Amino acid sequence: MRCKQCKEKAVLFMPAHRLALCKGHYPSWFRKQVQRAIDRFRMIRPGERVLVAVSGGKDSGALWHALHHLGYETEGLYMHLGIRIEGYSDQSYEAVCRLAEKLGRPLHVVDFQEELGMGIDEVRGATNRPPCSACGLSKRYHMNQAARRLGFSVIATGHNLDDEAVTLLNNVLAWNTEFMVRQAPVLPEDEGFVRKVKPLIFLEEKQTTVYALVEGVPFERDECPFSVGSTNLHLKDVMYRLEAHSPGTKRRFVEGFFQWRAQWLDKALKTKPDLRACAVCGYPTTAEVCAYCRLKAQIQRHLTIVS
Ligand code: Q46
Ligand code: ZN
Ligand code: ZN
Repeated sequence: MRCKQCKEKAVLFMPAHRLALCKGHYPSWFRKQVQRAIDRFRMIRPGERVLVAVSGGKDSGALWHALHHLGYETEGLYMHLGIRIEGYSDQSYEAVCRLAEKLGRPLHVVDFQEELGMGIDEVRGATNRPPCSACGLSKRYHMNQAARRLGFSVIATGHNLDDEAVTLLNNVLAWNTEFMVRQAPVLPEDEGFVRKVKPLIFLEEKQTTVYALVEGVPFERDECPFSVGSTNLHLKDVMYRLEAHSPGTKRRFVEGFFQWRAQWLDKALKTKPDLRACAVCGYPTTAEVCAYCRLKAQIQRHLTIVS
């Protein structure tokens, strides 16, 4: 396959776009898609500093690299989850440090071992809670709190089109409408919550991988050990087959949802629950004490019993 622009050997053919590009022309096309999503959904305001949540994986790495090269003033935020299985967290951290160095940008770190008193791989033993549920809750919490502490008004995450399509399919299969309301390219700022944006929303996983490889973005190739065998991986496979059969399916699915969602969002927002400040840490919550503080208290009780 040859590049559409210069006839050199293509690094990637994108059936949904009917487009093949070489390694010289691909990165600028990719960044243009990122910029397009930012403009279309008004994700970032002019001159706004952006905190990029980086996990050490290819998507968030590609995102930080692309935003930096698009001229945004970025800083990285890494959550050290303390997952020791196969040295996962340490290796991811190393990849993120190399990227921060390559870009010459500051990196902030939240250490779960320090914050929670244990790594995510120990949480089930202490609380009976599945690791991904404790992990997701704690990541959302610390992402918001770190952004506020560091004076950022926007956080960018590396969710790509595949993630979005799989999450949507999962939510549709369970008719989880509450989660669907919160699934959007932009989650606007709200009492105590910083705006969250997904500039890779219309880029496929394959496209972010090729970008990371072509641009020499350091990333950890191994997935989190807890993602193995998850429902999401099965759904990813289903999506992959649908896409192979009919290119553009993922995009139509997600794009159509966003359009539909925009129509009934007003209604959904009217029934928004009343938020108040957590009695322990001040985080916005519907209960007296937020879910993160309850998780932390459970871990503390466990640690007191075993010590
Ligand atoms: S939630 Fe679960 Fe991920 Fe946390 S424990 Fe790993 S797989 S990292 S997105
Ligand atoms: Zn070319
Ligand atoms: Zn709290």
